Amino acid sequence: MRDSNVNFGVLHRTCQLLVFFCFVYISATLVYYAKSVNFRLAFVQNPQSHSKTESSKLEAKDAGASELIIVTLGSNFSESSEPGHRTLEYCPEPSPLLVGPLRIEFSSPVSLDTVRHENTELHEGGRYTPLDCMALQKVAIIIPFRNRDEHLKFWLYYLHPILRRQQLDYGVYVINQAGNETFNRAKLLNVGYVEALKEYDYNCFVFSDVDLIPMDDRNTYSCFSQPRHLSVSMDKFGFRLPYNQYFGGVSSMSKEQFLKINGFPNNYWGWGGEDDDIYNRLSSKGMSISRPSGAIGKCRMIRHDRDKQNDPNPQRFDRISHTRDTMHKDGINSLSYSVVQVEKDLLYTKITVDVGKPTK
Ligand code: UDH
Ligand code: MN
Repeated sequence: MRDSNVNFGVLHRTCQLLVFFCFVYISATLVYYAKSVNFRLAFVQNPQSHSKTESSKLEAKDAGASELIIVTLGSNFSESSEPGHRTLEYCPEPSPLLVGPLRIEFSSPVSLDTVRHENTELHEGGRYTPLDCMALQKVAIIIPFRNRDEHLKFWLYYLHPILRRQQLDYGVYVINQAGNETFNRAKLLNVGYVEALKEYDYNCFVFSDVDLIPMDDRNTYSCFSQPRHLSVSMDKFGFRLPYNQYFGGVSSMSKEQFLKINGFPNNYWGWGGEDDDIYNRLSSKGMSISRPSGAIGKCRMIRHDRDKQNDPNPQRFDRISHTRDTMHKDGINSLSYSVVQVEKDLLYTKITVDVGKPTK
């Protein structure tokens, strides 16, 4: 009889302890949940709050090369003192949404409507901003363009989901050369820089050919402590760099880096040389090129013939040899063009521009 009393007492106390722990656990869970709901509501009520309070120093790791990047932004970051006015946390680096290697192929054409339906998170003009964290960089993606609609569809189809997974605050600008004069890739890129900045306070610029698609989403389309070359192993070059100084295809530069070299040359008409001129500008200003690894930097170019009005420029070798003398007067400070039309699609902003023609 005494034994069973003792056993009952122990059991009773154990049960009390168990009930107590359950209570503590449930209370803690409820408090945590209430906090997170409050936090989300605060952001929904102030969706632009993050643009008003930005970090003066934005640091993020270069996933490929483990270098530290610092991009200087506008005002100082501070936790807002207004009640109920919370700021979002920065997006983690690297983005947890990345999946790594991607299958990229161009055998069946895609329709723009399909691409629009698959990218309903976008805002008009090809704009996207992550909702549950504050993007580390504001990236304008500039595409030099004329008469490559089939390529643009593939680019939009593949790139939008990749860029969203990279958690960038970005906009896509297709700079379309009006008329039938000789093509001028670098001048169109300069125009893209100026026009994008008229719309938003971008601090990073990615310059991408319309026919190049990354094969790994860890190849982040953002800016680094040095100008970045992103298309480092292209299928058309046997997945390797054609030469060490190669800066063609896809590259990125912060606003500061771009302005340091006076932007890009305006007088390379026709195919070739402008990318080497840009390389010369960078190295003459003491900058070096940052790149992802060959594996992460793999990309495919959609096969195509040479375009009309984009024959190899015979002047390119002579011009490249004089970059250091000409770069201060030819660039963003001497850019002149006129906007013919601005078209806002869900997937992109297309700006048609008259960039003139070569002076004989
Ligand atoms: N681009 C256009 N339209 C043009 C010319 C160029 O949109 O008429 C743009 C486009 O973004 C393109 C970029 O400029 O991706 C670079 O031009 P490109 O793709 O013609 O350059 P690439 O280095 O060399 O690919 C072209 C040589 C083609 C030789 C084909 C031999 N099989
Ligand atoms: Mn090409």
